[in-house]
Amino acid sequence: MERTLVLIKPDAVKRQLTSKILSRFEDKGLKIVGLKLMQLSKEKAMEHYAEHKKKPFFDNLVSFITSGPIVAIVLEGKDAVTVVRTMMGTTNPRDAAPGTIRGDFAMDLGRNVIHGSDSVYSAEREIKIFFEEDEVLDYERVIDKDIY
Ligand code: RTP
Ligand code: MG
Repeated sequence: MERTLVLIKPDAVKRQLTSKILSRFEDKGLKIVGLKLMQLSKEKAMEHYAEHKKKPFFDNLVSFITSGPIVAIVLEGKDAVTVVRTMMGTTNPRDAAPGTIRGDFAMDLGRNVIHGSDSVYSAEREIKIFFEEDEVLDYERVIDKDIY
């Protein structure tokens, strides 16, 4: 099974969208194997977004993602990385299709409510930034047989 890292960003936590966003993933059939509310340090934010270090929006991105609590989630399922990216919608929420999380809940590129790993490689790297090994739990859902 594939795993991916999702962050519910500070804008969405403050707007009390956490349960709505989590519900979408649970309803889809993805399994929550890691979950926590946390305040990200500047250092961890810079590590998480290292690929954007040289971009002009990097400083704003780091200050936004550290501006309040986030919810970090590890989701597990077949093709979890791609499934989550599809459910999130495009980076600019004004272009994002209705029915996607960004399409339904956001209007601004810098306040696009959610992060999802963009590859299996990124997911493995990012999960380690946010979760200790013993914070990602393996368990069996009652409904597994009804999904796959
Ligand atoms: P994320 O990493 O947050 O899941 O978003 P993403 O993959 O869809 O987009 P990415 O290219 O990784 O960009 C990371 C975040 O930076 C902000 N951004 N600002 N031109 C700009 O001002 C600009 N481009 C990107 C967005 O908030 C994006 O989520
Ligand atoms: Mg990205």
